[in-house]
Amino acid sequence: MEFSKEFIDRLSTAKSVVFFTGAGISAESGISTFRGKDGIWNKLRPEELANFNAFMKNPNMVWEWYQYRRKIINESLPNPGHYAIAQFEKYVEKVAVVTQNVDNLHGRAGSKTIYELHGNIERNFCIKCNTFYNSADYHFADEAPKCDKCGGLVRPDVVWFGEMLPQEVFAEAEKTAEWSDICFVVGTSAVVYPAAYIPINARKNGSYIVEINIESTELTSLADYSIFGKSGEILPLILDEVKENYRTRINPA
Ligand code: BV8
Ligand code: ZN
Repeated sequence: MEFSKEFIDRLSTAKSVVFFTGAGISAESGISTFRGKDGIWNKLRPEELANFNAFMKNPNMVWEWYQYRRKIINESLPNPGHYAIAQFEKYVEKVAVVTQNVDNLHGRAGSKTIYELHGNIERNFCIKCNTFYNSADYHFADEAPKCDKCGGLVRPDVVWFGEMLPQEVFAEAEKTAEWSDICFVVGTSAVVYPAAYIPINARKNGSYIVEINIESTELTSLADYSIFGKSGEILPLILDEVKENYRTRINPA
């Protein structure tokens, strides 16, 4: 694959790179996306299950959906896209991942600086006393569990529609993206806010926006450069460019 000269030039001088990721980066790990042409939740809108009212109305149904997703995530492995991002840290001064995903695959691939905007499916907490529970503790729970301490309902530690994002995490992520030289937008439909403000504000602040997606999105018209293809195939090729540049810098002869 041939990348544009402008992109390669930007890549060779970038000191700070941010990866803003969505469900598409985990698609090649076997985890379904929410939207887009292959999204299996096209019939079941995530907005209808991922919200507090749905949980209060039918905790077992929402819990069952999360247990189903956890099972798939537990059986999945990071793919070459996650690993390529983690490898960037060896060659670029400052690298951060800002993810909307709750699947922890960036962490499992070895990325160190990760801002999880929408929480992490591996954790739960009690809606009454806020006690945290590890999802592994509820491996076999078919129904929404009750808190050991107070009997309150235990829910996944993810951000549902209508809920605030973790404010400190969001602020740090926004700042990092705004100061980045390149902001890669990978595998996201970029329709969920306030997360989608991250690349928008990064661009306003002068970051070079590179989108990687199998199809065009809400963000395509704003991106400086769009690469259409699977992230698990494109990201390793970009990493190769970075490695090559690093090698010639260290050893110019
Ligand atoms: C809030 C966690 C306020 C749980 C999720 C402004 C304008 C309009 C609406 C709003 C607005 N501000 C707020 C809203 C409302 C709402 C919102 O954005 N609604 C949208 C849908 C209209 N936002 C909220 O409610 C947020 N909270 O605003 O709070 C507030 C203020 C004060 C006080 C109290 C409250 C909270 C939103 C959080 C929702 N949580 N998930 C869980 O996972 O169960 S959302 C869900 O969508 C996902 O989990 C994910 O995190 C998020 C984004 O989806 P994507 O990751 O982009 O995935 P998607 O499937 O859409 O796209 C996949 C892409 O990958 C596609 O483009 C596809 O082409 C591509 N792809 C596929 N395969 C590949 C690929 N690309 C590359 N390679 C491949 N192989
Ligand atoms: Zn409790």
